[in-house]
Amino acid sequence: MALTEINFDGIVGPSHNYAGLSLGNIASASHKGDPSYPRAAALQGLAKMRGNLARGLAQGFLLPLPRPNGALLERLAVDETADRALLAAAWSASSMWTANAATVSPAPDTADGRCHLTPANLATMLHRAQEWRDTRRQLEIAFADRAHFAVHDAVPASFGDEGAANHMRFCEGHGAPGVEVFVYGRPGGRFPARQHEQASLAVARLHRLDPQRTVFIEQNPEAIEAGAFHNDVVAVANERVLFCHEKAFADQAGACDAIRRRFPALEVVEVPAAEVSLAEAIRTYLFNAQLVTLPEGEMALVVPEECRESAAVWGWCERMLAGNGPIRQVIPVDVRQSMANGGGPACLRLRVVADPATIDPRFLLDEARADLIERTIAAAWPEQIDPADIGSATLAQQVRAARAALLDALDLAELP
Ligand code: SUG
Repeated sequence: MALTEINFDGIVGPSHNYAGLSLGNIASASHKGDPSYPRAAALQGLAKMRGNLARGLAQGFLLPLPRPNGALLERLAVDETADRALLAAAWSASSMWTANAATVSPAPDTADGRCHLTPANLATMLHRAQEWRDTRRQLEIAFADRAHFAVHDAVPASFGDEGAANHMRFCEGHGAPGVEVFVYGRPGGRFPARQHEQASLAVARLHRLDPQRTVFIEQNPEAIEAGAFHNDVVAVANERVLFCHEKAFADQAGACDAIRRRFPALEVVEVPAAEVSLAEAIRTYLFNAQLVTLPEGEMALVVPEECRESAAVWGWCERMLAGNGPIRQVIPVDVRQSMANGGGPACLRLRVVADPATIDPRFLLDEARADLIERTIAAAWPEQIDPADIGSATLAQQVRAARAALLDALDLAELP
């Protein structure tokens, strides 16, 4: 069986908009009320997927969830007197950030030799807490083969769980047994700590991970305070490499030691605050990158375009490439529409290590499906959404029809 890393990107939904819903997410707050461009956003995401496909990487996708969510509007009795943020929550296209869809433990790490997936409850934010049941249903279809996959319920909402964005895996190669690292935050700061330690512990138990190959570390409160609302805003891992900011973890040296005790081959590529401040790292999303192993064997870092525009960040990247480190390429991509809501290249993808032959092929990207998706987006996604449009019956109809057209085109009309 050929275990491969497959990145499942979230297709940006037709209701993509900037409602400023995520406290502690600086991009979301600062773009609140801007017009959004759902068609351009979805095409940017698709171009990123095509780029990775062209590099020889396996690529999958997840479909946007149904919006506006009528059931949520009803449960909150949203009418014209209600806070517009409640209305906007039911319209959010936030399921595009599939790094928050679930936590995934590949088969070589689990006691029953199956790949386990737990949808994240995303309990901290109303607009995200509505995602997990529909996400679970989608995962159950994509990963329906029970001999190879186990899809769980989310952990109870008392313990916020934000999924793979707070999870890293170290291994000699994706198909080899890994050491899984869970990063949680402690509450009490200015911004919410969205990943609860108890949620991380529960996911590790649900996935039947070996405690000898599992590590729990605390995120640096200073990083959360600076806008790193998920660990993947300040750190990313691939195989034996941890690429992180100097201020990613509460006890940076202790965290690296703890990982190294379980995984002695660990190589840490750490960016000093003196070279790239926490604020600049968060503004450019240098760490919200896809750190991938190319078919030729070398590692590449797929970063947002914003990194190239920052003298400090790009200077650091150039010095890093000139050295002899494990990351041999830095590839900027334009995902600006998603970035303006705090979602970089890494937020847009969920990594699954599995044999592609065991996955429902309707969720796997090839050139033909990419063309089909592109044509549907170009024809059906709204070009622009202004904040005042949220709530409009005409737009609701257009958004629903656009999603239905995509589901139809991909033969996935059975999705909720
Ligand atoms: O949950 N933004 C998302 C961004 C998620 C990024 N994911 C990772 N770092 N893995 C969030 O904060 C903004 C929506 C708005 O304001 O309209 C939003 O939900």
